[in-house]
Amino acid sequence: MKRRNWIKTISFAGLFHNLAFSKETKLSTNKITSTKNRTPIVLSTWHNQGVMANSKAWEILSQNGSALDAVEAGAKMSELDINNCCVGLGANPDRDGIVTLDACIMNEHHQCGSVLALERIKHPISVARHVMEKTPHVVLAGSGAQQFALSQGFHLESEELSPHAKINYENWLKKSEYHPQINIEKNEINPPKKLDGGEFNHDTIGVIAMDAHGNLSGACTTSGMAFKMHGRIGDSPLIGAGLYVDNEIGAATCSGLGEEVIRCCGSFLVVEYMRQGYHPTVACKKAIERIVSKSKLKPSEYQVGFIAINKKGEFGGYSINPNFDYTVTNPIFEHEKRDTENLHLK
Ligand code: SD4
Repeated sequence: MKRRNWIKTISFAGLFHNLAFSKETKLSTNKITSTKNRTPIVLSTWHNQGVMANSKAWEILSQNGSALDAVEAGAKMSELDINNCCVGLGANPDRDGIVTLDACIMNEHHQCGSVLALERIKHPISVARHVMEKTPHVVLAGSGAQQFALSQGFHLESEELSPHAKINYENWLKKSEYHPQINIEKNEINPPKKLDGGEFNHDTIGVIAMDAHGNLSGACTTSGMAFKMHGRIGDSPLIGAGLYVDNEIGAATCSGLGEEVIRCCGSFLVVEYMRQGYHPTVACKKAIERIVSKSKLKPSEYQVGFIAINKKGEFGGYSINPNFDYTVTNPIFEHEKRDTENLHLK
């Protein structure tokens, strides 16, 4: 269906809430039982890759497809992008030179699946979906996850690094310094933080969506922190940390320093704040404040950013430091770039 026709056929209820909510607005209730005729929406972390992910997801949502199919298809776009530093097989390796991928997915039935430290498989997000749909388990890790993927018809890809990852890794090896840092590349307070190859160290993609039936789903996929210890797992494939969906309430995902997110069950926390009636932006802000209050790190030296949507199609995001952006697509906003609000640290 052409975009313009689609716009005519959907309801606009709820869309304008985002344009006019006060910062600390606490809504009376987010619990909506009817799931008919909702306005679809999809959000992805970052704008550089979010446009591609949202375009793909929107093809599905605008044809009455499911949020689950949409988020998987969106996440796969980043996994396919061989130039992406931080998602898929083209990404930077760990400190042993091995690309290990993490992903998770969650649907409207509160089912979820994830893969940890998966090697040589092109689409970890789809393997995560297979874990959710084809096994009685939630998480498969390492060689077991790979074995399962192969049994499901996924192909074993080359272990060779992509050209840009090879350069980055060779540069990193010169000093081999272990100083994990993420997502503060455009921080105005500190000097820009880039990988030694000159590349920005971000791009974990989290995609959350609501379909026309009012069902919510989410997906998150990453190679994790560049040059991490072999076996290190961040927040991204952990349900409740990098992603959480409660079909009665909303969905949240994030990018940033995984260790800090895990400690606070970040995405779960955002959804719980929405359950209490907070607008998605406020819910994200409160989760960020919790992380900062518990962390021993200086907030200006690391980044975490959340994005969230609720059952009304309201959305928002919040990060510790500036320059965390995301992409929103609904019948009003066509792959629009949004900068999250942030703590405005001095
Ligand atoms: C991690 N959260 O592994 C991921 C990294 C990330 O943008 O978000 N990069 O900790």
